[in-house]
Amino acid sequence: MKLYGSTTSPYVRRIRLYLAMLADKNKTDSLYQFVNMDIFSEAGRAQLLADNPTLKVPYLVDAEQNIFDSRVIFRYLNKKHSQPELSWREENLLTVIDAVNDSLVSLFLIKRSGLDNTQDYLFFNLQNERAATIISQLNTEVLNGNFEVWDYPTICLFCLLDWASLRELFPFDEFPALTKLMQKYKEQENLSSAVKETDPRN
Ligand SMILES: N[C@@H](CCC(=O)N[C@@H](CS)C(=O)NCC(=O)O)C(=O)O
Repeated sequence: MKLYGSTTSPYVRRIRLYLAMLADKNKTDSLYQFVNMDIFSEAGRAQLLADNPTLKVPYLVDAEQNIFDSRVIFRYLNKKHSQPELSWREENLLTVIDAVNDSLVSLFLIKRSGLDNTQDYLFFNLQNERAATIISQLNTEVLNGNFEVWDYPTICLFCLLDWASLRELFPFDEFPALTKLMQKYKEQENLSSAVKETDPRN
């Protein structure tokens, strides 16, 4: 099984951490081969164009099967490894995490395009409003004792937070519960090798 992606993408990292969790459960070292791509390089674009019309990472190739999108990859892996389905509450949490992640990716790409994403434009305002609303809601969820277990929604939140703090996309100082949660999982011994191996700063 080959996972195509970049080392910086939070969507790719969530699948790598989930695969590490599944490998642990299966008492094996690794379940996949990671194909590290630079999606903005000429070679990366050519590879994306050949494999995946969404032109996004991650995608997974398992024998003849090509699967696009982290959410669908997660479902595919879950089925393959006979894991329980997510509850509707967990599905909603994922939708919320994906919504803020997508908005922050857009804001990041706008910044990389040399534009000031804090300017008063409808598209920028909508992304900033969604990011602020959801981050605050997630902070409340954490204060209420959610995300205490290292499962797929927690992995997705962790990857979002670590990436957004690396890219300085949000004033996390204002949300200490989120920063504390991220730190807790970085320091958790049983996770440390997978968390370090997939650190977007590598
Ligand atoms: N819904 C997709 C989102 C994936 C995504 O946005 N990936 C980003 C990297 S973090 C990407 O490939 N962006 C390229 C682009 O937007 O052109 C998923 O869950 O896999």
